[in-house]
Amino acid sequence: MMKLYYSPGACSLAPHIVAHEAGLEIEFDRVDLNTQTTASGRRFGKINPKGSVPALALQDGEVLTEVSAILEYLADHVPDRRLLPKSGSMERYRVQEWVGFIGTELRKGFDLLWDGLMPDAARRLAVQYLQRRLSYLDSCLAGRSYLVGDEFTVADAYCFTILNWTRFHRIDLSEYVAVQAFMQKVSNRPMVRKAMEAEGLRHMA
Ligand SMILES: N[C@@H](CCC(=O)N[C@@H](CS)C(=O)NCC(=O)O)C(=O)O
Repeated sequence: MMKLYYSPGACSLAPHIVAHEAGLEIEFDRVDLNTQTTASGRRFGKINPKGSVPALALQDGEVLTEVSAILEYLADHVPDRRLLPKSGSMERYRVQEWVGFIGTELRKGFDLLWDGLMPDAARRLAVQYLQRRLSYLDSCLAGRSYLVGDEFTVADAYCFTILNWTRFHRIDLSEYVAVQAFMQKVSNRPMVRKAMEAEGLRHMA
């Protein structure tokens, strides 16, 4: 059985959601990122030398890392769930376009905020940077259910996961009406609730 190494609320929540949405039977192992040990008692550095979650251990012993690769791998495992559009279709490239934006623009924009030593002025700048991305996202989501077409894809799972961090950093989303509606819609999906509950984030769903 595949095993997903995760840390509650981290970017590993995206593949956790996708695994449930795909109906895949996989194991989960919680990683303590501070001590770099897993709940099963292993040194995480031996599994992923980068020391970051997510990591997906495959049945043949290979370990796949990087959110974008893991999302694609899981979705392609169960194509009839349509968590990724068909290979070669324009929609597929659109999903990849979003995964790239979320991973490099949105997700990276939070990096400095996690550092408790950040001076207030630097924090404000980092939030301003994120607000530009949020405005763009809001304009794209206006009048639509999901990022690409009418169906939930891996990009939505990733976007939801990263936007959920705004709660930890008390970033106000009230002016981003479409973003808020998107968050509400995604958090109401039963498989999203299941993943959040499993990570102890149920109160946030
Ligand atoms: N490039 C990696 C980054 C993964 C990443 O930064 N994960 C964070 C949690 S969201 C982490 O494990 N940080 C702890 C560390 O890197 O030591 C990916 O996209 O999967």
